[in-house]
Amino acid sequence: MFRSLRKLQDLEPSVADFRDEVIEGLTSVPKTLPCKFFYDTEGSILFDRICEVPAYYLTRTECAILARHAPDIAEFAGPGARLVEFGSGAGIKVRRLLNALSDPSAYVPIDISRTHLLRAAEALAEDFPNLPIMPVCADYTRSFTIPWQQNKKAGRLVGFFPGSTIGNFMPSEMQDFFRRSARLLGPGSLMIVGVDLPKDKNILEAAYDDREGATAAFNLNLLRRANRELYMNFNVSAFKHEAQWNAAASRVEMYLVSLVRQSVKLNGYRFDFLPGEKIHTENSYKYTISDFIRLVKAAGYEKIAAWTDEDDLFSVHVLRV
Ligand code: AVI
Repeated sequence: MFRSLRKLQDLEPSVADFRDEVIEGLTSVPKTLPCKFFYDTEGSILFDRICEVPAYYLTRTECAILARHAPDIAEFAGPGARLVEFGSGAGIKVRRLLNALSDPSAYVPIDISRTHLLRAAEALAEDFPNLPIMPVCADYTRSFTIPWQQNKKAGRLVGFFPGSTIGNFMPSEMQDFFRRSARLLGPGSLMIVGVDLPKDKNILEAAYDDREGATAAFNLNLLRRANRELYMNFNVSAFKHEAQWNAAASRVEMYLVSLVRQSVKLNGYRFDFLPGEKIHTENSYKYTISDFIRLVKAAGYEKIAAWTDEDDLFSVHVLRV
């Protein structure tokens, strides 16, 4: 139907992966659940809602930085750039880059949520009918390859990892991601990364516990997903969302807190919760520019440029392999 949309490379994690990680997380002390499982179709829609709430400053601030510096990025990238986006989601931010780049020759959106990825790729194919779009459904914390096709226009490879999603990795996992992406993209390629900056506790906690309840719904959807896909019996209304700034670790921590004593089952397992007991569901690390550069240098990248907004809320970096 869409001439420019290529066949999906489907490496979506299986339900068995989800089950194994839920068992591992709920038998750990303290209990955890991995944040990458937030993003099923419902979770991806809820995340798009978070991006619109006033307290969640990250999206609009990053978009403004990208809009201001799109011409600089286009100059660094050169003609015929091939753009590879990690965690492409709704594919909003990339439009700005694609419009600014000089004759981009391919776009590879990578996302863990297949339905969301395909919807976004179709919408993009409609608006960019001459741009080959090669969607990959994958967990980008694992290794994979991109099946490039012959393309005479092919220019520099440019990775794009917006939204401060790197903050959802532990610092050592973040470095692993950069090492793997450097291998995937190859020497001379660029990486454009959005990184949220440390700031006042009240601003951070409001961003991760908005008045509209968007983040609470997003966090609780993890339990709903486990009920839907693994036939678990979480009583979702017996848990509440919590977000806390941990200044010593420079990260916002998200939890689901059990309101009562309760038990939940999965296959032969039973997970018991005391009142007040927490499941740790996400970390969102905030890096100063110098700390971030130090970590990515050790992972094989060099700094080309870094920009922030006037209020120093967020940063966008251009790195080179
Ligand atoms: C995707 N990621 C960068 C978001 C963040 O800010 O850490 C996920 C999120 N969690 C709660 N709100 C948004």
